Amino acid sequence: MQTTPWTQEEFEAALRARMRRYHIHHPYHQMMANGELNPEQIRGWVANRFYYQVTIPRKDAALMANCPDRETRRLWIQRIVDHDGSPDDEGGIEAWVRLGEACGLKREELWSMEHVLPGVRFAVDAYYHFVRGAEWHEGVCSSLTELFAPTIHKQRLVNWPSDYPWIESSGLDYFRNRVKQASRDVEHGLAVTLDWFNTVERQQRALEILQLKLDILWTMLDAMYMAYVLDMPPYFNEEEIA
Ligand code: AHQ
Repeated sequence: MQTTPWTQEEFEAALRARMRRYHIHHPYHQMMANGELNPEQIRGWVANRFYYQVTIPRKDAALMANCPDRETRRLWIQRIVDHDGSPDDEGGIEAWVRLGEACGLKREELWSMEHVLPGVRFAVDAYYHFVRGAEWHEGVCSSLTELFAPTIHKQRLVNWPSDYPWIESSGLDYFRNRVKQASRDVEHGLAVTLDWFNTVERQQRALEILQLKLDILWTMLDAMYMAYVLDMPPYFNEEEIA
């Protein structure tokens, strides 16, 4: 039981210890990393994660709206540009559409959100609404699962070309770009978090917030596992019900 505030090093170590619960360890990602997903399971993941990707800049804009600190906004706005793009950069959302096309999904199919599972939608919406209603430091803290994100993007860049040779290499541009963007983002997010969460109550709250986001990421994959691995999407047994 924590009785005195952790030093910044101790606090960072406590945050990083949550790596054990990161969704890289979810069975869906373990199957992905072992090359065990079939094309339909890859397409399901790409189409469902698209809803997360298009929600991220809205989440970041909601955080900006809650943040009176100009210095923070000057840095945070880059996250929106990274996803929405700019006149000379297509942005991450467009790169994700190209990932989808490389996996055999149509652009319109992704944007229709027709494949988004209820569980994925609820988890992603929970993230957006949490940040929209949170004090901005708490919103910043919720992005810190990206402490662990470079590892998972690098894992895909290493494994997919040999495990999923049917996916055109240019489709992996999103992961290539995200490795450096995530590292840059998390450096800022961590500095803000280590600085602000400096009492026992705040540090415990930070771990609670990180756990919420870990739950969000894990739950998205639970919904995909039911639907695409166990072949039990919502209402799969509807016909048998009298
Ligand atoms: O592609 C991802 C991304 O743009 C973001 C933004 C960030 C946030 O603000 O919460 N988190 C995040 C993540 C992305 N990719 C996930 C993945 O597994 O590909 C990891 C995820 C994260 O760790 O939060």
